[in-house]
This record gives sequence, structure tokens and C-alpha cells, in this order.
Amino acid sequence: PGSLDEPALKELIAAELGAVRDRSLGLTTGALDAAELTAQVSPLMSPLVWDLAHVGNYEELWLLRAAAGVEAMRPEIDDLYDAFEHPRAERPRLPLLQPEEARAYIATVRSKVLDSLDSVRFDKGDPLTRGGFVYGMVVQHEHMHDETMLATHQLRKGAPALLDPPGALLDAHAPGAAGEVLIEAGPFEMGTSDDPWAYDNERPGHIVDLPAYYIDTEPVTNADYIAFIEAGGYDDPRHWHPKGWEWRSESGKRAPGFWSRDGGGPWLRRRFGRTEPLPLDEPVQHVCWYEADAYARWAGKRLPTEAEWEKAARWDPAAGRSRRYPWGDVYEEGRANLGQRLLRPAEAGSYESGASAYGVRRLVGDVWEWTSSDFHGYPGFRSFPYKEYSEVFFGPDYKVLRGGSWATHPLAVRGTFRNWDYPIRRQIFAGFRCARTAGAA
Ligand code: AVJ
Ligand code: FE
Repeated sequence: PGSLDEPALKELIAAELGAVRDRSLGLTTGALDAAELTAQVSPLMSPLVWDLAHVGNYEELWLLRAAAGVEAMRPEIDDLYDAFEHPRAERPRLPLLQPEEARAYIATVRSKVLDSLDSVRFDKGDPLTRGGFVYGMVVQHEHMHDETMLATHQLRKGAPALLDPPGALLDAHAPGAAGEVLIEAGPFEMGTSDDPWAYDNERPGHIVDLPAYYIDTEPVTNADYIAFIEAGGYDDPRHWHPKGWEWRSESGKRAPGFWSRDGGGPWLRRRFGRTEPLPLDEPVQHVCWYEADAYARWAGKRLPTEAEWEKAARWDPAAGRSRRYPWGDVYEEGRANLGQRLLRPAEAGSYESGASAYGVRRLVGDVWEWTSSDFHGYPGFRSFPYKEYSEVFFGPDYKVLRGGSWATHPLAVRGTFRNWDYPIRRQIFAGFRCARTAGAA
């Protein structure tokens, strides 16, 4: 979006608002009746109809009231869709808009947004609209909720719901590339000060000097993870963070989410309501931070810090600058498994063309990657435009995830993008890769 003039940017925004809405509607119609849309499949998730009206309410707050100065349409429903007023567990008991009402409400918001788009100036001093920032924020927000809704679909019991995948884009497959690369000691630029759609927590760009380390060229696969299970990894407290051992003991978990097997037979997994053989060479997903941490220790490694992840993904040592994506500054289809096209991670060795300058693959797409880092603001952080996006989550409770998953839209992830969740969470499409300090065995 950075290189477009204002009319072209507005055209792009209108098109992207339309595209993301098609997906949101696709995830909330089809095989699902009103009972399904208002049901809660897990206390971790909202009813689908909450997400649907919430994206419209967020759009009303930011694009109609804040950006265009339009009067509130339904001020009385703001409270229902305020994520801070009502935790997910209590949302099904709220007097939510029913599916038809919710669809009508968000459609009305949208038509008013499109009517007002022409008259909102992007070139004023207002940082909210400068470069179309707040429109990018709203487009990304709806994409994030589409990924959340897909996680709700994954947790649903019963017959598979139609998800209508638009089809996979797989590039050249070069298996057998797993290993690790050395990232030499030295500084790199972390974060960004000039990416027009970057969130506050990605800012400002700043120099971080790292000691040398090794990082895996591929995420840890299901086969790798089975080796950890078979070696008794879940039964040896030496591999586990003390709180991880507590989680493992209280939860009774001994395998990633959605895995099962009959007796000693081959591993199976449930994916969107169907049970299928577990593909051994896909990245492992639905593991919590504690499981990722335990695996890494068992393997004689550790999780990368957030800075190590980002240097491996973005730094171009020859050019002496950081890229927006591992492969360059411009998004290109086919270089990463993003956008809910495949509805699963891809096989090891895929997306060779998406490798970073250091030859590290699949940093963007496939699975969110747990890092060892707690979620904090960068030096010079300033909350913008509201502290509930990220600032209120800073602290030791949340771990940072990077890179997006196969369920993340390309507009909602880049090399600087930061996600976060509690270290016990497994419902997100998350896996990990390992690193180790160079010089340490
Ligand atoms: C950035 C994915 C952690 O979904 O909880 C959604 C994003 N913020 N609505 C979330 C978000 C407001 C957030 N994550
Ligand atoms: Fe939200």
C-alpha cells in the first residue's frame, strides 16, 4: 500500500474490504444454521455470530465514527461486542444480534463506509487516516477474526462444515532440506518505522545486536514430534518448564491437539470434522508453548527469541537492511502458504522460493511459530490508536508468535507482525522451529 496514490489506495481498500467480507460470510453461512452460529463450541471461542457482528461494530467505531465523523448507528450494541467488557466464555449468554440481524447490520455499516470513503482525506496530518492506516487496521482486524472463526470451525464437533477453500498454491517442492543455518553475530533492524499498515507493537524500527546462533531451516514436523513422544518426552520432567510440567500433569495431554490413535496403531488427526491419517512431513500444529519448549530442550536446542526469529526472516546481510517478507519487500503469491487456501500446513521442503536471505524456509505461512519471548513494547513504543490492541497485553503472561499460519491472510502478516497468546493455548494454528546458541553444543 505504501507506493499507491490516494485514489488507487482507496480502490484497493474497497476491494480488500469486499474480499474479506466474502470470507467472513463464507465462514458463517453454508452448512451452519442459526443454532450452530450462536452455539459456543469451546469456552476459548466466541459464538461465530459474535465474531461476525463484532467485525462490523469495530468497522463502525473506526471507519464511520472515528475516520468519517458519522454518527453512531447502534450505540446500544457497542457493549455487547466490546471484547474487554465480555470475555469469550460469557458471550453466548449475551443478547447478541441473531444471524440475519447481524448480517444486515454489518452490511449497512459497510455501505456507509463505502459512501464515506471518497470524502475522507488520507493526506492530512491525522495519523489515523494518513496512508489509509485505519482502513488497513480494519481490513486486518476482519482477517484476524476470520482466522479465529476458522479455529472455531476446527473445534466444532459433528459433521464437517463447508469451508469452500479457494484452492492451493504450492510452489516447487524440494524435500530433504531440513537442517539448520548459522546466523552470524551482528546487528539488524527489528520492527519498522515506515510500514504504513504496521500496528503500534511493530514500531518503532530499532537496531538489535545478536550473538551468533543456529536456527532450523524448517519448522518441526509431525514425524519429529512423534520421536519426542516415543522417547518418553511427555514423561520426563527434565525437559519441561515447571509450569509446563504442571500443565502437562493437570491437562493429561500426551500429544498435540486433535491427534488420536487406535491402540498402538498409526497416528490420526481430526481436521474440520474429518479424521485422517496424520501426515508425517507437515509441520506439527496445535501444540502449546510448553510443549514446544519441552521438545526443543529434548532435542538439545531451545526456541528462538523473537529477535532471532525476525533476523533470520528479514535481515539481508548483503544489502545491510531488513526486508518486509523473507524473500523481499513485495508480497508474491506462491511463496508462502497463507490465506486459507490449503486448509493445512504444507509438506517439509515446500515453498523453497519463500526462503529468507539466510535460506530459512517457511517463516511466513504454514504455522504460527512460538518464540521464547514475552510480549513487550519495543524501546520507544507508543500506543496507537488504542491501548487495548496490544499495550494491555504487555508483560510476562503472553508469549509471542511470529510468521502467520496457512489460515492467515497475506494482508494480515509480514516479517514484523507480532501475535501473542497464553503459553497453555493450543487452539491456534501454531507450531515452532528450534534454535541454539552458536558455540554451545
Ligand atoms: C492479535 C490475534 C492476538 O485475535 O485476539 C482481534 C487480534 N484484536 N480483535 C486477537 C485482535 C482485536 C488479537 N490477536
Ligand atoms: Fe476484534
